[in-house]
Amino acid sequence: EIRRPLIAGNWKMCKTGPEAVETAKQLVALVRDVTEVDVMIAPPFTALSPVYDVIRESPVALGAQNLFWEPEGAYTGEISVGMLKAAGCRYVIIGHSERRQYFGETDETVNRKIRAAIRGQLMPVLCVGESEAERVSENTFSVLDKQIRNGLKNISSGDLGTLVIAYEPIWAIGTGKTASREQAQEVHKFLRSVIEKKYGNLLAKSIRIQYGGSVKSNNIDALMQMPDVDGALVGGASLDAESFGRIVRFEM
Ligand code: G2H
Repeated sequence: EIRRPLIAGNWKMCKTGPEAVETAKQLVALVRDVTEVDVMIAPPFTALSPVYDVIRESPVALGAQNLFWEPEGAYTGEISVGMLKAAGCRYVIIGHSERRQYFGETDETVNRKIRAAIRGQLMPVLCVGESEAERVSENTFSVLDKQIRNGLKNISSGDLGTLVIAYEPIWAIGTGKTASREQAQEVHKFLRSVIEKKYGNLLAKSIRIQYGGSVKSNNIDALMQMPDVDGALVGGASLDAESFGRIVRFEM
């Protein structure tokens, strides 16, 4: 298989600097010898630099949970790509449903952020997902198609080599309701076909599509068995090093 799995922890608005450092230290000890899987953690901004000091020589890479697309200037409260890179980030999560829901992010702002990440050579993790109402009304595919097409507008396939897509059905986030592995596979396959139509077979085959939404150590194995599931974006279960370490060591 050409796609290297990516298991990522999204710590959301959890952990102070010292708390994050403690968890990161424990995680490094647990995954020190992992070679077949890419591992990433995305702590809050205030913990990025101290966590980087702990993980820099380990298999764990650093990610941010958001960015602003301008390089610098009068944008109170925002963080640029350059700042993230200087703090040690290699990845950035963009367009998480919580940001769309609570902070007014749209496909247009997501697109600007994706382009800024690519310009600055940060690897973007583009989050997409349908709500419960959209799934019930059988609009899942059209919603996702639109999120992908608008999120990636005006970006050429040559610039998408490092893009990761995270499929996170909103109804499964933090609810304990995971999509079944068949539901995940069906959507991942569809997302890959959207990429294929727009950018061709080569990118479609190599792009990594993660599943997110109540991933735990007891459902990761089943999800990873599906052919189009290339990893996981883990929230709640990534806060504890032991449980996240077990997820990183999934068995297929
Ligand atoms: C989805 C996920 C991580 P959780 O938001 O991005 O969180 O695993 O807690 O559902």
